[in-house]
Amino acid sequence: MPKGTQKEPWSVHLNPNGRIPVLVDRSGRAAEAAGFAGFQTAMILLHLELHY
Ligand SMILES: N[C@@H](CCC(=O)N[C@@H](CS)C(=O)NCC(=O)O)C(=O)O
Repeated sequence: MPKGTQKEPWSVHLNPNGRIPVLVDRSGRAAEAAGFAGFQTAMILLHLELHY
């Protein structure tokens, strides 16, 4: 975080807020065929609860 990695384009692509945390789930458990990416702590916790 001190290096600003969360502001790099690849990271902002995953989370437009440019913050952490961000979750990428390529397990296939989520409905999205290509995988699931999401941000906001509450959303990540909900995703983990629903799929794991
Ligand atoms: N509402 C967001 C808050 C995310 C947040 O504030 N992340 C902080 C670290 S705890 C962060 O990325 N700070 C660095 C920055 O803003 O560049 C969530 O629930 O995930």
